[in-house]
Amino acid sequence: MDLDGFMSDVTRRNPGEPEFHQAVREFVEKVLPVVTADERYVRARILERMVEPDRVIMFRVVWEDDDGAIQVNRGYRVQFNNAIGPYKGGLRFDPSVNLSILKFLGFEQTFKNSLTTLPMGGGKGGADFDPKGRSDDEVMRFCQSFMTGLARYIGKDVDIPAGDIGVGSREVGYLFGQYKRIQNEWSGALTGKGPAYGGSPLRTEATGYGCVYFAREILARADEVLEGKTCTISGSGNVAQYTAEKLIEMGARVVTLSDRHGFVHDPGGMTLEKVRWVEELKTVRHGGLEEYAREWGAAFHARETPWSVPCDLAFPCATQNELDVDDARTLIANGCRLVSEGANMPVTYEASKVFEAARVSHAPGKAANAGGVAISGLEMAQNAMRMSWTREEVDERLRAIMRQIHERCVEHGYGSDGWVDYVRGANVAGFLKVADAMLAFGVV
Ligand code: NDP
Ligand code: 2IT
Repeated sequence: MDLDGFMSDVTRRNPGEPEFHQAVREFVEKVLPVVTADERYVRARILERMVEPDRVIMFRVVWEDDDGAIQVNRGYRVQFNNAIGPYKGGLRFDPSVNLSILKFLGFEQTFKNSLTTLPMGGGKGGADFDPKGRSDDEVMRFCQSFMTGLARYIGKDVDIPAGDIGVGSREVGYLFGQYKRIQNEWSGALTGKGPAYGGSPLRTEATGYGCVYFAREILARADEVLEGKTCTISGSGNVAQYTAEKLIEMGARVVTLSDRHGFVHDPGGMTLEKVRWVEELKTVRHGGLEEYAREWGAAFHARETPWSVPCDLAFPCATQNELDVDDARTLIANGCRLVSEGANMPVTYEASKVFEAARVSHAPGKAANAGGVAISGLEMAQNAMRMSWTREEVDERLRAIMRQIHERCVEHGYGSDGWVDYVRGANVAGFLKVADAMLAFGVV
């Protein structure tokens, strides 16, 4: 079995799904030596089985907008793999959502969840709905119709969705309310819930905080610290906000944030006050970052990404394929030594090779952003126990989980030249647990 042969089968069987092909290629390339070295994996055709989702659910979502016009969207849930626990993963509401994107995300989620050390399988869902410019009432009606279609397929021991792009606490509230109404049962079938109704402390912050904790672990191996480091961040949503907050708390200098319209460059460094202002801008007023430039006297660069700004550490926290080969070369030329992915697959396949060749520490999303789903796992545990832990307890567990993920990545990614291939480490460590569970089940 060779990579190109394997990939030509995957491409043939999944036509027109470039993001899914990309995620599979990156994974298979790194785990193939482990698979071919173990006859049990080869005989069981474990890789061929892993790239095939357990099932894909697609459904019509019809709702009425504020003008009384009927709107039609498409809803999805990809239940990718439940070998080690119930399907778990976010919901994305964005006009770009399609099957390729959700299959790539569900595939990644399977190995990310395996890395968290918690018993969770992988899934992902969403809709091609654009919440931008929609009233609260419209978002509520959309969420209710979406959940009416989805409710029969999920449940606390079956499949537990959460947020992702375009799905934050407002949407989870509407989704959970409708789920509860349909099932006539309070159960933790969604995570990312509000504090009043079963949400875990720190779930909102967990992805961004975890991404910074992971970067700290990488630096610690080289006896370095975050304090004083200049950091670029893309995105200005949930993950970007809390990545920025934790970096600032730890004494780093955050100089950029971005959105769909461009990026803001604040060379003096952002403050916690400015980041909280961004949170209000994005979650309450749904405004654009050019307002930041006016409010705080910084520069706004329309239609550009932040990777031209010199930095020590880069945190891509917006979306897939937002950092390409030219960006990677520019970052390296400007002295960047570490990339920690808050987003899922933000670095193109080719850009990833550029980082590898230059021996940049490149923490892939399935390791670096696993803190979010890890705290979702702790939310499920708290719901099942009918109790809740304190913020401090959850933070302590989050730090410990990110430390363990880092250790597993080093264990499987350490090379003879002393450089850690975090992409290999994360993929191999994530793979092993899922593969061994699948072997144990026989031919299913
Ligand atoms: P949000 O919707 O809160 O924020 C997304 C941010 O990315 C926004 O600033 C948005 O810009 C920007 N963005 C989205 N699409 C594009 C695009 N095509 N081009 C440029 N900018 C874009 O989402 P999250 O912060 O939750 O998610 C960000 C990333 O992190 C995603 O890749 C997600 O899969 C990943 N992730 C999220 C987790 C979570 O717990 N939420 C957990 C692990 C990973 P604008 O403000 O203009 O809309
Ligand atoms: O990509 C991700 O890990 C998420 N969007 C979070 C998933 C979750 O179930 O908390």
